[in-house]
Amino acid sequence: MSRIRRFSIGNPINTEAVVQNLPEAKGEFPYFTRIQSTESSGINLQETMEQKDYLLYPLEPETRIYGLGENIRGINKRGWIYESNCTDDPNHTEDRRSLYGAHNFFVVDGQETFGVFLDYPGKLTLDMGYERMDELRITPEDWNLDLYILEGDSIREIVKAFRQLIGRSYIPPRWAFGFGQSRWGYQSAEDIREVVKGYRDHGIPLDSVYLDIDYMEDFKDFTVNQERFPDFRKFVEEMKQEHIHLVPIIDAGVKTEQGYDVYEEGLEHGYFCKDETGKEFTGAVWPGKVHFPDVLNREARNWFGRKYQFLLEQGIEGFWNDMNEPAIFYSEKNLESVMEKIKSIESRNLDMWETFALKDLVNGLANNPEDYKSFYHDMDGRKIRHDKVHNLYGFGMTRAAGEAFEELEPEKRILIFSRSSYIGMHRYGGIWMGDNQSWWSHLLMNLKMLPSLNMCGFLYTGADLGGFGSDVTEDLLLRWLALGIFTPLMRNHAALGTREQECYRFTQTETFRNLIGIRYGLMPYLYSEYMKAALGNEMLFQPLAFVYPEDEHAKEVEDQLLLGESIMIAPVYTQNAGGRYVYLPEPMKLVRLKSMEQTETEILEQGHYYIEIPLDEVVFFIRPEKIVPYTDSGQYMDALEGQELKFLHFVTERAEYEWYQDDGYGKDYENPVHSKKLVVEVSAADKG
Ligand code: MIG
Repeated sequence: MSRIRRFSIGNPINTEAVVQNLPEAKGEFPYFTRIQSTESSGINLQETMEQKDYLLYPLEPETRIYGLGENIRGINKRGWIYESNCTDDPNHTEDRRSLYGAHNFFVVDGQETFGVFLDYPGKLTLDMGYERMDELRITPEDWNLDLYILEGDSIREIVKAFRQLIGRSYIPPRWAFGFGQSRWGYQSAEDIREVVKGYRDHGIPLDSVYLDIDYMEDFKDFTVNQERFPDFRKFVEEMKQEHIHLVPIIDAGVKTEQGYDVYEEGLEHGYFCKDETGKEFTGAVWPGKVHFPDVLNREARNWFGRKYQFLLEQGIEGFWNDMNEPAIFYSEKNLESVMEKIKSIESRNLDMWETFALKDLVNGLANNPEDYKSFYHDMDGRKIRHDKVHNLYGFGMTRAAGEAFEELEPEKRILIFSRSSYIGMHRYGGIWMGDNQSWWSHLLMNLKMLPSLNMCGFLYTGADLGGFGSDVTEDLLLRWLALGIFTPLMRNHAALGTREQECYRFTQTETFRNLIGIRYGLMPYLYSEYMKAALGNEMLFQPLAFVYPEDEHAKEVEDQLLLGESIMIAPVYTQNAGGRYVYLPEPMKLVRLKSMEQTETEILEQGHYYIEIPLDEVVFFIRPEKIVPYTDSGQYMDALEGQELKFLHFVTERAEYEWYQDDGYGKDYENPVHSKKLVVEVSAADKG
């Protein structure tokens, strides 16, 4: 049994994160105490006394905290301070407090176990034992929020109740489970053809190629550069013949340029965010000066969403939404004032402090908090300052697309995923984990983020495999792909200027072929588990702690995950390692794959093991009485069609598996024809 109570504090903004309208709970909220504190703020000399109330929950030494979606650090989030404040920050190091998303849901698991969701779209500080190791403190910028308290018999049940509260997760078309190649810097149709050829020539499976900002004309949304993509529609078709989907990027900022239809229309109808005087707010991103569509306004959102039609009409079936925190390189107003200040010191002999101040001044141009306080949204006729709803922008942009797709392509699933997000956006699209680096630590971070994101409804997700920034090495890419074959979004993406990272550029092409081939072979299981998780409000990736709550060892495991009902994964994430330690909370069957056609298995008892995992092998574990349906591999998703279904399993007598299968495009998800019961029976002779 589970129950959810909503406590309304002040005058909350309706974020539309939830889909259930719960009546306001009566009385005081449980677990937390509101502490009134007067603190001195800042470390500067002009300290101001500030009233900063917070919600306090005392932490026992054994209490664990799970959740918070896209964030740095552990699966157990305890021992750090996080801020929900969507930020374009490519340094995902341990000392950060925010990434691109704001996912204010977590579960406290100690002597009491309960879930907490803070539906609050402004900046929120979540101190999980930082200020004091024995205190959890929640501090919003102002006291207008909905506090949800969730209770249930297990963590899993609490999460499920939460997922029901926020509504069904986004379901992409099935081709979007295929492998995708991306790179910032593919300039032309020729560049894309070369990538596809590279993959096909080496027999490495591939389903999509991503178009980064270079496909546009001067970085203008919903345009295609004519010189570099002479006949785009034809090119999209040509790629389809090769079973390749092109996935263009869309940025949040709309270039201000006379004659550019998106700009002109937005201006004419007043669809852009405005400053306090009512004039369009001007920031700068890739195209130079831009306006930001007011995606929190229904009409403007509708308008912006319909712009995607320009690309849908040319055969495009998938998109990624970028820079929607929104990232601002500088604002027109702030740049002016910074320039003034620089001019005023132009011929001065700067001392050290002045030099630092100058640097700060210039660095402070990007994503400046003051800029976020200087423009407004029109939400149902209410004028709301951006910083109060900052964390909703990426949600609004992706919702714009998602709502438009429902109208423009009612029968067909369209791929969409976003960089910035808020809970609620998970109904409209997926997310990728943003600008990571080609670091081994980021491979592990990729793994840790998966269950936290699943808790918050984000199922269609993945990291830039191989790492976005910095130069990758062949072994890092191989190891990262060995995790990536299990994540719904499986995309290799790299930044401009970094080492070329397409799989065929390295020496062990056969290993890449086999490894990615395993992804395709396991598709019957992976797709099925995704669909069941989405339709049943379950997590796809679970920490061991959720599945074996009585097992003290399992609770500590931060580098293995359960994937769906049948398997546990434990990828290698250290360089030069020939294997790794793995903990088995129960007997499991080890499956070792060199390719889908070369498998070895071994039954292991519960316990700790050192498992050898060479660079050219994938290892996973099947739970007792569980089944993994698979097929032979293929070069692309369409090639899997009609292949014979086979089984990997750890069945001693008889077990069943619910296999979900559909055409990968339609939306009649709930239709029972998609579910088949598979049975594996082992005869006494087989057991031999
Ligand atoms: O400021 O479009 O996260 O995936 O390649 C960089 C260029 C803008 C950030 C995205 C990244 C993308 C890049 N974009």
